[in-house]
Amino acid sequence: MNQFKIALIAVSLLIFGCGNDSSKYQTGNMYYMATMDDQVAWTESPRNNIISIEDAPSGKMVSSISSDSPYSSTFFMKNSAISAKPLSKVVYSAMVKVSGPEAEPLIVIDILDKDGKSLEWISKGIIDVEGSVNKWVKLTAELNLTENNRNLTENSLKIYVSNGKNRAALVDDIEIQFFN
Ligand SMILES: [Ca+2]
Repeated sequence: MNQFKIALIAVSLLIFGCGNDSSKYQTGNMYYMATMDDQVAWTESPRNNIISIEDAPSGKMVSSISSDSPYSSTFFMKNSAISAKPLSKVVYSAMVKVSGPEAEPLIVIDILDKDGKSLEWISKGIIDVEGSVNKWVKLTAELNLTENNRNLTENSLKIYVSNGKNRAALVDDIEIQFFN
């Protein structure tokens, strides 16, 4: 009987866990996520700056970016491909960890015109870099896309994390949610 109860609890936890996971991936709802693990699993030649570590926020793969290889995986889509309706806002975030205060991970959104020319480049870094050394922190930003013609259907958006410093920064779980 006890074993039966334990089995029931285990099954309930399993169902609960799966429910949580699937609700995180709002497919078809203008939601995108890069876990770095997917890129290793689905790409024959994953980016050379994707490495395996013990304490990754998801799975075991993260991006390690520094001056030699300063960009994380990059979201790049045309506005009209993201949604047929005008976009009003984007909320985007990434988990980042610096190995020293000299690192400077920036979460970046780049708005490009139909010819690929950059119209606006907006970045946000860690406020307290010294206090964040060797800790995973979430860099979150949002942008109103109704201003400055950002949401023209012919424009494209790039979202990524960069670090131009010699000191490495780790990046995982880039999440992007668009709103109409
Ligand atoms: Ca990961």
